[in-house]
Amino acid sequence: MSDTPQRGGLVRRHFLQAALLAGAGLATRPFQALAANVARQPFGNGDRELIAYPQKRPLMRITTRPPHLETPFEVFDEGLLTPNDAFFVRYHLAKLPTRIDPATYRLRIGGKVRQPLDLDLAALKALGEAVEVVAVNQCSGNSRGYFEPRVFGAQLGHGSMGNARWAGLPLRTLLNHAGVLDGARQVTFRGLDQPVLPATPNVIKAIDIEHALSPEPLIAWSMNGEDLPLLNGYPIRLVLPGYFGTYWIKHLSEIEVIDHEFDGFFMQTAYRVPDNDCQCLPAGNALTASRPIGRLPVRSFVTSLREGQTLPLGQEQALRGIAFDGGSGIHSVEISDDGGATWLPTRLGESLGNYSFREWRTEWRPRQRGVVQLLVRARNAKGETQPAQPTWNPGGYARHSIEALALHIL
Ligand SMILES: Nc1nc2c(c(=O)[nH]1)N[C@H]1C(S)=C(S)[C@@H](COP(=O)(O)O)O[C@H]1N2
Ligand SMILES: [Mo]
Repeated sequence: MSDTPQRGGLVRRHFLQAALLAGAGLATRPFQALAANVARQPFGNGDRELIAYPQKRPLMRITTRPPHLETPFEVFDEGLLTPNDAFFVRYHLAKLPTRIDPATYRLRIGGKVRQPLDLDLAALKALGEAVEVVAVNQCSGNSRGYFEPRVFGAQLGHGSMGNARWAGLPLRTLLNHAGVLDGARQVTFRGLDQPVLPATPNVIKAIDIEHALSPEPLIAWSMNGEDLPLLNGYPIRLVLPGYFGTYWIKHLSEIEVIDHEFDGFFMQTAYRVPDNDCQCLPAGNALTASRPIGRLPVRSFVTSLREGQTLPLGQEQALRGIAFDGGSGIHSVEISDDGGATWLPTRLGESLGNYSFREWRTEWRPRQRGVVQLLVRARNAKGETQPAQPTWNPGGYARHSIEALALHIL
């Protein structure tokens, strides 16, 4: 899309418009043809139409305006990197760009800097050496549909996450070019998408200046070796390895260095978790002491089996899955088929870096007929592991308890 704006761009734009119009109730033929079938999540109201958007294979539709698409979980068994056309999509605001011209695209940086900059893409890329990182982008509300009691918000399964190889410029290279002034406290990030109504706050996120100047954050223009898909932030997005996706601002257009704590809605009101270790509260409680959501807690999943799958008693199964955390790296993954009384070790696959999905494998022989709950839990390099019982908070954020897969053993 970057180098051939007329060719690919137009076609994709028409598909996107068709999809958006269809969502507004003006169903068109192309849209009808795109609707393939329905995937079912294992919780109430869990039927999701599989819809193909531009540059995407059929994904589970959560909402249409703005587009919010979830990755079918089988994709995580295809490989450690989530293909671009299967990567989930999340937006808050319905006025999002359907066409972006890379020739006129600008990134501005201002505020408490010596030299405000207004860069085109070529100038941005020329500022310094590009770097690569494999990192998980996970929505704060990933798995929210499993919360009991239910909470407001998109009822997501486990597919609002993905792992990709991101390439771009370290944020600190840009900040150093602009020259951060004394007294800088935070850096804010904003993209091209806009609210439909004036009263709706813009999506602006902030991180502390120390974090912004650390080696971690990237301004990425490449995802798995290709341009970012339009719906994943083309042409540039913030990549914050180890942090929840809410900070990974797409179509990044404005960066501001500020001398105070940012007071915008998406930091002070939305995306806050209980200010305690488990990021949890007794079910039904309102948020009191809170903090902005931050790093990814440890999680693990079985990817090679489906919920409700039937398996024969006594026959060895090759099991496979993934684990990840907020950047310290996975130390071990274990499984249990007796409710957590005993745990069996698994073998970890090659490391693609501490921010990536890590593969695990093992062999397992079902040893009891009936419904068996297969549990999986990971431990990270800091010794942190997953809570045995699901935790709860009013936003439905940061689920990371041990997941159980119900299997029918015959
Ligand atoms: N410009 C912009 N960037 C955004 C958002 C948004 O609404 N607008 N949503 C954020 C949220 S909440 C998530 S989870 C990630 C999702 O990234 P993806 O759509 O590439 O999967 O984008 C983040 N970046
Ligand atoms: Mo999100």
